[in-house]
Amino acid sequence: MEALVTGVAQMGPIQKIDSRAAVVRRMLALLAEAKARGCRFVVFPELALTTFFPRWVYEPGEPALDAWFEDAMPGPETRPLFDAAAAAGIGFYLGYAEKAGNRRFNTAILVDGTGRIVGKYRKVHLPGHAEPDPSRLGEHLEKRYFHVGDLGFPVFETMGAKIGMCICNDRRWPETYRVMGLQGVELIALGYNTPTGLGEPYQAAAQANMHNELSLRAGAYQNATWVAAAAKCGVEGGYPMIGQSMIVSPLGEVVAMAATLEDELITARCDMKLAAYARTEIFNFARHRRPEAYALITDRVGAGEPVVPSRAQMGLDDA
Ligand code: CDT
Repeated sequence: MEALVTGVAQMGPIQKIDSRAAVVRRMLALLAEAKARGCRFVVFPELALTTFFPRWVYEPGEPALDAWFEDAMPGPETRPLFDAAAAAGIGFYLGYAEKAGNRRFNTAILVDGTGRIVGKYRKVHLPGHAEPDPSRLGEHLEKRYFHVGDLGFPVFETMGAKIGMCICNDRRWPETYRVMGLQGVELIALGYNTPTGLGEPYQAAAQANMHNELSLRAGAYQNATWVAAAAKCGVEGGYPMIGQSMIVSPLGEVVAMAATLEDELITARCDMKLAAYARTEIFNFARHRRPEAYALITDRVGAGEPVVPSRAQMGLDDA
């Protein structure tokens, strides 16, 4: 199967008081539309079942914090989503807060068209801070509430395609896409919550949509993969979050983009053959990549001193 009709189910805001059952009802409506529009795979946002709780300060282990995490997946509230998707033969990506024993992850799962969980990803690039700072206009405390993901960036063969996952901030890092690109990924699904107005420079807020599109298109193009990205957006808890959910082709073109900051389904027929030329020529990794020149990528975390070849190595006259 070379084409997977894919839906991106953008979701408008979820407020603190909204129950999981109410959120799942919204998801079921998006799923019904996806079925009517011929989708076989649907991407829901990051932490899709609740409001984006890392904007509030909790103490580790506090019951009010624990309440944002799922006890089971599927659990009683999410079971109807699994059942409806399986009845429709639709697979999906779902982001949620995962309890794994004593550890806590910002997680996404990949569910196939029979309702079976075939893959899991735990967010690697956790943005924000571990400690609150009242001088900021708003908090983003993912480093406080989540452990760093321990599953790498796996790619799963399911629904006739090689599908990988990442979550929100991961999309800004080229390593995310390349690690999946090196596994031959054909479609990367991701969800995001991208707030603005947390005290960042005005320019950063003004450019938030541009940076979203830039990251998604670059990742798709440079790895010859489809990218399907679903926002949770609109104003949550007084903070605006960007929308601009989109589906990007392996050639880097935006083929569908949300027009609202509300629940909205966008779709595209993701033909895996579209990347064939790119994979055999310009981004034929086996032919063109030079890992021996990339050692700093894994040797260093932060930027360090420049690594300068000797003048003799550079063949300069005075060596
Ligand atoms: N959810 C998430 O990862 N959001 C980040 C915003 C961080 S702002 C401190 C993002 O990269 O969109």
